[in-house]
Amino acid sequence: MTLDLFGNDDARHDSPQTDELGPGAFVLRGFAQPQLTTLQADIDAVIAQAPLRHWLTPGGKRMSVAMTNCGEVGWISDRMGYRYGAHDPLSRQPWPSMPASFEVLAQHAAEAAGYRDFRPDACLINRYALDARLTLHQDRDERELGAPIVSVSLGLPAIFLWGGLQRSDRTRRVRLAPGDVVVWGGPSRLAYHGIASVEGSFDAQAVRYNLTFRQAR
Ligand code: MD3
Ligand code: FE
Repeated sequence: MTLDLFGNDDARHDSPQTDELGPGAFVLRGFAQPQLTTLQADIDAVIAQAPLRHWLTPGGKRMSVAMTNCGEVGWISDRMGYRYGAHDPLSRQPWPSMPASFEVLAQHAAEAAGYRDFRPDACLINRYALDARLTLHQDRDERELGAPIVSVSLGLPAIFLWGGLQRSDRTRRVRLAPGDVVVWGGPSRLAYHGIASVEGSFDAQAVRYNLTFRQAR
């Protein structure tokens, strides 16, 4: 383990497993590898309580990515817009609580990237089938834009698009493999990003999952 869990800048920047995408934005390669089995079991338990669903965009289009949430608040989209809410609109129940495995991993990853005291109150769970895409967008529905976002990839690899602060900035393609963790904050917090494609495999049933941890309110 060459990742920096203790605030040593040199360890962070010198690690061959850490890829700096931009100022304040890092890919921690394989950071979540040892936890993948536990994380997947906890994802399955959340989904059993709050099923994955395809939200409608405010424009009325069905999103190709299936989503659900855990934590105090969850990300919701419908004809009325994007927002965070404390209840699952399907069940009218509070979102399932955030599993301890999620919270510990998100905090450790934020710290390894140099962000102390990350306390996520929302975890968005995204499931990508082979034909799912996430078009270039900014994450700006969160109240606390000073906090970073932490994302964890599981299942099939995907090609992540990393742009700049303007939609028209050129994008870089970054392959995200299972266990890779992306942490971005500071000057990169409002960078445009998306998922261009998911890589197929011999297993026709296989999917990609992504966990995104935010301090939403
Ligand atoms: C860099 N999810 O849920 S996570 C999203 O893989 C989302 O499911 C993607 O974008 C996914 O909003 C990408 C990695 C990521 C997310 C947000 C970023 C990287 C980011 C925001 C700014 C810069
Ligand atoms: Fe996003």
